[in-house]
Amino acid sequence: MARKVADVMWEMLANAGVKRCYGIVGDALNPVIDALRRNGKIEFIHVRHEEYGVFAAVAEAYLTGNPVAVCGTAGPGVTHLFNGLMDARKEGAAIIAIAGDVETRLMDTAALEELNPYKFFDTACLYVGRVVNPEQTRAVFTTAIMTAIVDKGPTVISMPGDIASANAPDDASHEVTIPAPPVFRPADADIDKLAALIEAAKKVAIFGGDGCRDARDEVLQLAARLKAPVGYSFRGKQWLEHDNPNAVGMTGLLGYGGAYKAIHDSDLLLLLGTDFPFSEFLPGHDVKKVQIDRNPKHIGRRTAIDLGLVGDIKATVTALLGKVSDKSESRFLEKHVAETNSFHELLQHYVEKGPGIKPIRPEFLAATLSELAADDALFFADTGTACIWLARHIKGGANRRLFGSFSWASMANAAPNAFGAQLAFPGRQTIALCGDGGFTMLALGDLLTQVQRKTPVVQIILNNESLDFVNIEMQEAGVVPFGVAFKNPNFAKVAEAMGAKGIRIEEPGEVREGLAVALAHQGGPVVVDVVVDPYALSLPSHLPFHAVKGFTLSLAKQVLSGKMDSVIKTIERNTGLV
Ligand SMILES: Cc1ncc(C[n+]2csc(CCOP(=O)(O)OP(=O)(O)O)c2C)c(N)n1
Ligand SMILES: [Mg+2]
Repeated sequence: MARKVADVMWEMLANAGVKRCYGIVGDALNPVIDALRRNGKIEFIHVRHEEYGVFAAVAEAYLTGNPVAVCGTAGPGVTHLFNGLMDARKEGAAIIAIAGDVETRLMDTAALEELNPYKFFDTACLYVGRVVNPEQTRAVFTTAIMTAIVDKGPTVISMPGDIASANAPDDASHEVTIPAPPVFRPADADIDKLAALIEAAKKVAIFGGDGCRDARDEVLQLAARLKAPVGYSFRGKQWLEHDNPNAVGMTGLLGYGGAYKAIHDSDLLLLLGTDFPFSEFLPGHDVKKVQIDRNPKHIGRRTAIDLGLVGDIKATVTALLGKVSDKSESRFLEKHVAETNSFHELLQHYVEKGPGIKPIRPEFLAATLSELAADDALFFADTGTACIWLARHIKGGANRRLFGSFSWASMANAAPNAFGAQLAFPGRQTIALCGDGGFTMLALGDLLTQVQRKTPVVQIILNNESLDFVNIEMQEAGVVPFGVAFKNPNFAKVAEAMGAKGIRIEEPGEVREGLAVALAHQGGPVVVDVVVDPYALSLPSHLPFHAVKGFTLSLAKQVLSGKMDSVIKTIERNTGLV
């Protein structure tokens, strides 16, 4: 039988390192999926919602560095991919989406399920190729694969059913060559300018992001030599915090430790591989700022900078290390490390008191989880308060990973992220800290996928019957919380009815045992339904004035609108924070 266009596509994807394709079959995709079955090298993961499949793929691609395929079919199935592809774009995950398309004879006729892929994917994807002629095979597939891998983001192959099942050109090649990551660093003249700024500065601070992923050793070496405190974004935390005597925590709304003060108190701040979006938490003109990033679009867009260098952090810092001398004055570093240590003590308040507080404090839950989980566990957090507890109470480590929708900030990412990670790293603990809003938004339906595949994912639901993060946001903005409360079933019973293991925890005294049982569970998914305190507030280490004003105003408005009860609970349940 002559090779079809879809056969060539899967063979090229397999040669590029794709091991799985997540999605839902049907319509235009039928000949594509038939070719996947014939090919046999790529596992098809049938999910119940396409978006769940993309979040799973994003975690797999981010954590393994391999490209991952997803698919959805003509129109509605394709639109379900979108939010996940935005996430892939923001988190830098190599995803190749196979989008079923209407037959070529129907294009531009408003046919059933027709969607213009160029218009639709424009915002999310780095490349969209619509295959309307088999002769495009090599060019479109190669571009989609190379762009996704090298530029680390999503690309789309829009595939009409008639083209998928058409004969491929006789000379169509399967081969794909994938270059090893290139070494990319600024010119020597720029490195000299940076070295001169460092030589002239007395107090240097470092703030790092995900761009430090491959450069931990170099950044720590630089920090040790410059006696520089090291703060980090959420995405930088896992690379720069653990086993680092210069670590001073995070700044921003989730901030803790001495990071905010250290970067404001420095006279030179090195922003390394970070596109940290909260400009109000970065210093102004009194601090000189240097930014280094491989993506030129990141340079100078969050804050005004004095020097911008384009290059990888590893290569740039390696070149820099040979050009700077050691600093001997360590008081600046010691001050901010001491501040970080005292903030950690404050953070322990609800952890230590946790066993005696009902409803359960999320700080106590997260800290106990961190203590019980394996040294190489993979943690995922839903956007919501789960991120706060992950940032503050889950300890990283050389082999632990922390991941979420940190840059796109979509709800409902954690359970699918953990599912994708479990498929990529079978046997490793994959733990999702889910919001109850997030879990019921997307994860519940695909719990069936985990059950069917017997995938041992640990899902821990923060059952607060609230969109709590938004509840806090609204109070910060000075308004009365509205539209944030809802009712939940007993998720443990729901999970059991679906064939998963369900554990319900209402008593603080049951937290340790319940988590231990969940982490030890083999052979399928677990849902741990933890009834937590919906009034648990987390305040950043630096509270901007507008937030203080907002809280005061919101509490006053709540009193005036007859919600005295919730005001008292908010104050009463958070006295340990003040
Ligand atoms: C898809 C999506 N919808 C809405 C939002 C806005 N949002 C951010 S956090 C949040 C609340 C999350 O609630 P839940 O999952 O219950 O977590 P909690 O904060 O209560 O722990 C909302 C609505 C979002 N980020 N993504
Ligand atoms: Mg909630």
